[in-house]
Amino acid sequence: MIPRIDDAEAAARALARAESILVITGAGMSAESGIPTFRGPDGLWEGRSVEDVATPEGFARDPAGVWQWYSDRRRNCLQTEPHAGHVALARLEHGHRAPVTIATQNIDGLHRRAGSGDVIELHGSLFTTRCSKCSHQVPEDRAFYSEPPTCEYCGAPMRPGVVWFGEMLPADRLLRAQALSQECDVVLVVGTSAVVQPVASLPLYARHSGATLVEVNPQETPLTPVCHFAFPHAAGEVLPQLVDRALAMVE
Ligand code: BJW
Ligand code: ZN
Repeated sequence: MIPRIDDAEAAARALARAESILVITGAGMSAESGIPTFRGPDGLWEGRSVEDVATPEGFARDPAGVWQWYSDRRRNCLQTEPHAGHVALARLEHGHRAPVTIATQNIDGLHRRAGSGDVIELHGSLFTTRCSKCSHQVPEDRAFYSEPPTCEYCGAPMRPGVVWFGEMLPADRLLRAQALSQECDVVLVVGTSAVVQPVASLPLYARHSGATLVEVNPQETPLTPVCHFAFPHAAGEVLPQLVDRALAMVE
């Protein structure tokens, strides 16, 4: 299938008519807020081994180094603001009669800061901290430490509350996103390279269940050929216009 490129009128009509909308976002969603993506030139992983920082083994080898990397990203995130694309998605949720849920791979908290209420953080959050050994968790932690703090219950190093490679996604959140992908009418996929599982499969489940897929990404991804609509531009450029058009058609 060849997606219809830049057909904002038809994509907006699909959004306006939908009874349920799922938005799936990745690092590109936050790029215009100044948060680097992972893959590609200038990405966070350029010249850095993923295994060193984004696996439980990497943390076990060098807890202080990995902690410092996340601490720097947490500081950087708190200095950024949501952009017009994040705000547009919040407007879609609050202005549409249908439920709009964001299933995000991002750990930066920008969707909630932009006003979105129904956000599923599939890869965790930079602002939660949990024990690397027991189940102790500190919610909404905005402090900075140069070394990982130790767990007050078991003394093990605390770690960022994010999902690393080889780890399961939080089951309740993944199950909800999977169910929504099979029930929704439209999936809007924004700013993800669509290579990391299991999130990369969610749009495919939706497609299989008859949903319309709309992709917003300046680069082609493995998902592009199965999308109905593709907007090969930046999220902050496309989403405000698409949402304005869709909300103007909502009855
Ligand atoms: C713009 C833009 C603009 C730029 N506007 N767009 C073999 C086959 C299949 C699966 C596996 C396999 N071997 C292992 C696996 C499983 C593995 C996996 O998928 N690996 C693949 C890479 C092969 N997955 C896992 O391990 C997951 N767990 C799991 O599956 O458990 C069961 C299991 C375990 C073990 C074996 C098998 C099963 C867990 C995945 C956790 C991912 N964690 C990370 C780090 C989180 C913490 C942190 O932030 O540090 O999550 S990895 C990293 O990638 C991060 C992201 O959320 C994730 C996805 O990246 P994303 O968001 O797509 O970003 P980019 O940079 O890739 O793309 C950005 C896009 O934006 C680009 O397309 C740009 O063009 C675009 N863009 N500017 C719009 N302005
Ligand atoms: Zn503990």
